[in-house]
Amino acid sequence: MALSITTKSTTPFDGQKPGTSGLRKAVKVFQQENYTENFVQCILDSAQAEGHTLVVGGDGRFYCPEVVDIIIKMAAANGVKGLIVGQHGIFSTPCLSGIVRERGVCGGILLTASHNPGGPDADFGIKYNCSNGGPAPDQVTNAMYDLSCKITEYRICPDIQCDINTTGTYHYEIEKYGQFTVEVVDSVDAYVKLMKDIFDFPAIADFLKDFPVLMDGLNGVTGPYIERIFLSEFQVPEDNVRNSKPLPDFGGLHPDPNLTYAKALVDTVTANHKYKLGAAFDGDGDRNMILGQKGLFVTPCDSVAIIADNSDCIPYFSKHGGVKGLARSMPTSCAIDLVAAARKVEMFEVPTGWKYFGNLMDAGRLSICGEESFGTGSDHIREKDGIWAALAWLSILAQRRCSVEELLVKHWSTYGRNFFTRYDYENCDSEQCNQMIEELRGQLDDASGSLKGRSFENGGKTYTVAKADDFSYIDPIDGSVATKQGVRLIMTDGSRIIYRLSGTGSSGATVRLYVESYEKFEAGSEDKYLQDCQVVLKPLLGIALEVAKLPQFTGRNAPTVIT
Ligand code: VG1
Ligand code: CO
Repeated sequence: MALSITTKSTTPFDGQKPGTSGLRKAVKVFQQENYTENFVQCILDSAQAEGHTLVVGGDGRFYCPEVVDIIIKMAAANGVKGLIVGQHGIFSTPCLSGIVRERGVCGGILLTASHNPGGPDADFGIKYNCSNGGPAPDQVTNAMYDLSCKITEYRICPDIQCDINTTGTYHYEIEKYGQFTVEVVDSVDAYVKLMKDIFDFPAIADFLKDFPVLMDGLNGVTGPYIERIFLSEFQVPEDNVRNSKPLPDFGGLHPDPNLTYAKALVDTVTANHKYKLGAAFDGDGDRNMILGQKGLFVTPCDSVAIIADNSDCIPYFSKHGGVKGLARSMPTSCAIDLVAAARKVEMFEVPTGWKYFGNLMDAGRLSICGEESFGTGSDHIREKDGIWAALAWLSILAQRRCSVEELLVKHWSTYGRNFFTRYDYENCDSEQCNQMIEELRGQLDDASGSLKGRSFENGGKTYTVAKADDFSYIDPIDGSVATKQGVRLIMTDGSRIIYRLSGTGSSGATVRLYVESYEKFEAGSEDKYLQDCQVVLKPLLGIALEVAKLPQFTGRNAPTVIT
């Protein structure tokens, strides 16, 4: 007998507006009656999913299984033809992007709040990816939001039971629509196959025999992926992988791979000189942090530049006719721009958020890109990819036969170094932060109180503002425009100060301050490249705090996180 569809009436919730990367809120918010259902209905409607197939899965955080169940029931009731669901409801973000592309389906629904903590008192998130495997662009998320403001009912098939813990294909007969299929698949198989197509696995396995690494899953979704790739495929010793069991609350860890939240990894690699490379990944597997021996930190800005410069070590790029173009998000340092210029390929600067890279990749103009926020990736999928980045580094080191430090110093000796740091002030008062940004906007090039031409002195260094603007972007492919993407002060020597408010937080406001300065040292002074960023950037940071009156507006004397 066909399963019946129920139409339930509902009323809109405030603020179902996807941010930089999906809708992120406290679990308790998603648990409110109808809250999740409302948003899922808006996704299904704006994605025009009727008659199509969707991929569904998440990072395994608390509340994922319940939401997978809701999506199965609502997809059936909205005429979706079929779902591909990760076993246990799990897919890493890069894996889901890859499966959407491989299977040629209409899109995917990702359940993750990325690196935000998980558990009943922490965060949850829902994100929609389109048929290219990439995060929905602004037009689509705006449409979802508009629908969420006027929703009056949603449709659900309450009687569907599906065992998402067991792989297999489940068939249902749904009133009005007929056949509905749920295919539960192993969430690791497809990803490992993809990585094998991109990298030379035997060469990496061989290299790892005397190059011990430490891969840290931070109890997020990457655990089963790094176990399969490193333990089964590369056959490295067990102690080369850790925190590889995905836990609903990430074991209480903050699964954000940076120097603050992945400090335990930094400490281990610093103390134990055996490890020649350390890597950590975030909750949903799209971010990565790379460390060299003794805990040497590779900034994500340098990481993507180095991968781009050594892309000949990655078989995927030669198979696809070489690297076409490079890109970075606006606040990311300009290190990769120098590589693009040297290699004579196109270079793009886009707003913060991976969704802005997708069109360029689809048009065949972009191969490798990155964000300072520990995101690195290529056009093999349409999300950033943490494990891909670690494998890219290992491929390069395997071919160049050198250490992480040697590779870094060689790169800086060729190109110079873009010293870069980011200060985050989390959970500040929203009104105060908005006012701070508004005051900065009042000092841009076209404003009367313009900062242009003004000089600032701090710690014996003087910087003069050459340009002050609020970054806006016109997509070269579809002409769509994104405005107000961050206030930039560009100095006469190319140094930059950038202020932005985060679009991924679940409460309050997070101020992000990005500071960058370029240095090129004489041959023989290469040691200077290894100076501490914080020391080199101190004067510019001082100016950045002063110009924005940041301590006054935030009430903070120190940032929550420094990267
Ligand atoms: C942050 C980062 C941004 C990244 C986004 C999603 O956004 O700055 O570069 O794309 O997180 O990453 P915001 O708006 O908070 O600065 V993830 O790993 O959370 O999907
Ligand atoms: Co993430």
